[in-house]
Amino acid sequence: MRKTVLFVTLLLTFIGGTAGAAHADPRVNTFERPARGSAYDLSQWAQDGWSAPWEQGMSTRSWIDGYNFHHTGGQSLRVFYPKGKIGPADSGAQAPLRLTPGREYYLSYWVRFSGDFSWGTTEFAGKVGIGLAGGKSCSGGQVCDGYNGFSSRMIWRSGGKAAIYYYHMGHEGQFGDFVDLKDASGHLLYWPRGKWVKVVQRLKVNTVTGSNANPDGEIDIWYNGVQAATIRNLRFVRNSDLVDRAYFSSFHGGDRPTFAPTNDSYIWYDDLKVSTNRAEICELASGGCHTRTLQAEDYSAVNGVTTKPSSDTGGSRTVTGIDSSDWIAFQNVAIPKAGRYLVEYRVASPNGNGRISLDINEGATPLGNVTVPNTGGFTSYRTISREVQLPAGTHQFGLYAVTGGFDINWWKLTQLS
Ligand SMILES: [Ca+2]
Ligand SMILES: [Ca+2]
Repeated sequence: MRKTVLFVTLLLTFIGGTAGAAHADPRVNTFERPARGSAYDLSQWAQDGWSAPWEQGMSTRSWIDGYNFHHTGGQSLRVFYPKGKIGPADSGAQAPLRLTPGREYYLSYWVRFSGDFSWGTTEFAGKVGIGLAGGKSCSGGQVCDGYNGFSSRMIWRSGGKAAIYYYHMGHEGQFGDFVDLKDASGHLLYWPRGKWVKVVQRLKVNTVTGSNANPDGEIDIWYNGVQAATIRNLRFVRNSDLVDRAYFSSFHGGDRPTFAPTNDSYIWYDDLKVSTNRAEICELASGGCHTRTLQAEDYSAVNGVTTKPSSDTGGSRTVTGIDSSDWIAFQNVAIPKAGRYLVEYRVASPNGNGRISLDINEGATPLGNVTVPNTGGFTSYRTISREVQLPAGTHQFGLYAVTGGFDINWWKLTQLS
């Protein structure tokens, strides 16, 4: 099952630095907070609780997309892979995002390749999204001796073939080993163009006895919730290094221009999550992450509003005539598991100062406010969102207009952890 990378000398950057002060895990990034249309540089990452000692391409080739594609909410992170360019200095983006060191980590994200994404010119390989690494993050053609860390990242190969590419002690050739992803029937898996796919990686660092690396390190990959690679008996370290970074590392190449894309290409990322606890990665739960869309006009109780045909896509009617202090309520909304949720509101407004307050059980549990921006008018809809902590149970939700002057087509709850 294990193969050596012979077909390509993947261009890698040494991941130096030490793991500094880290934030508590689990952590989620929905890319909903930053202003849309802006670069997502390290100061923006830090505002969302993710820190890194350096980056490549984040300040120049990343963009908060609030216009085209998103998995949740109204925004995602778009990374640019320019035509004719290879390597992380000129293609894609990199940043080693610090984690609280842990022996075992789960990392999850959603990824969407552009509809005409180019896999390369005459040679085809590149890195996708976020991996896991630790210590000095052995990579870039290094020998991993047990004292210089390890790394494990996703790649694409010819035709968009999906694989996991990893550096451990005793990798077979000069470069890391890779394993192609396969579905339950043993068929090769390919990164799709123009479609969201969810990826989860689990990495467990081997135990160490004295300075002997016991062969009990493990990597697992799930593709759209189905196990797609199982790698066992790995030795990563002889020292006390643990998983200490979520390594954002994505670019074309390969060390030759033949790996460059033949047209400008993009990858969108959304709902990045890390946890040491599998139960907090709802992407791996049976049925995935709980989500429910509620049409605003399907309220169970109401004060002061009316409805009209919707000019938006999705949802035949919209709630309108919302003045300050008006509200709509929804009975019997089941939340199967306590946790962090994203609440989305599909709104239209010619005013910039609308304000929606969400609560459970007639205000017994307030869930905070969100501002409704000027979306360009009552026929121009936009999704706004807020993260909330919800208790399990069947609740009555209330949407209260602290300040009115907007229409709402639907609202939605999506489990994040
Ligand atoms: Ca999002
Ligand atoms: Ca509706």
